[in-house]
Amino acid sequence: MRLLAFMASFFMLSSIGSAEVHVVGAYDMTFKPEIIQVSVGDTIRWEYVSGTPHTVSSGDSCRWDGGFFGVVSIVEPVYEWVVPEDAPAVIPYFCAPHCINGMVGTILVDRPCNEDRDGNGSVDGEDLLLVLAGWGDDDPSGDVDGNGIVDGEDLLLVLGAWGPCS
Ligand SMILES: [Cu+2]
Repeated sequence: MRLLAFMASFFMLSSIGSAEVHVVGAYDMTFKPEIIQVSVGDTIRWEYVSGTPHTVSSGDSCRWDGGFFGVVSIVEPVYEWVVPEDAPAVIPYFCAPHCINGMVGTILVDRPCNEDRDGNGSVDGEDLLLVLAGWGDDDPSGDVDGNGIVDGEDLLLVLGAWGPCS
């Protein structure tokens, strides 16, 4: 009986604790893969492969937004970051010295409340604005259903999920 209870709790724990590790290689002037799909609680592990030292800097348009920051080089080949609960749906990042050469990457975060694009805990006007700002474009911030275009379906998803994420 006690063994059964132990086994039951073991299986429950193992189904909850299914955090994954995603490896991204830092090559001369490229992150590979450039786009990764992750879940909250997953670890992203950047590994130095080649070239001069690289940074892993959170932010868009080669500008650090104050989020994660790490360096990978021959000396320190690994940087890891765990995706937090309040992560937005789309997290752009770049390598500071090589951003001008196009060394950028994108983290797409799968969350139960996927319509909450900015990750502030509720589906609201800001998320609606992200959809409207990306309208007709492939901007991942507004592409709620991830079909490659921001359109009426994304708008309906945001309106349909309006309110706090439970
Ligand atoms: Cu670099």
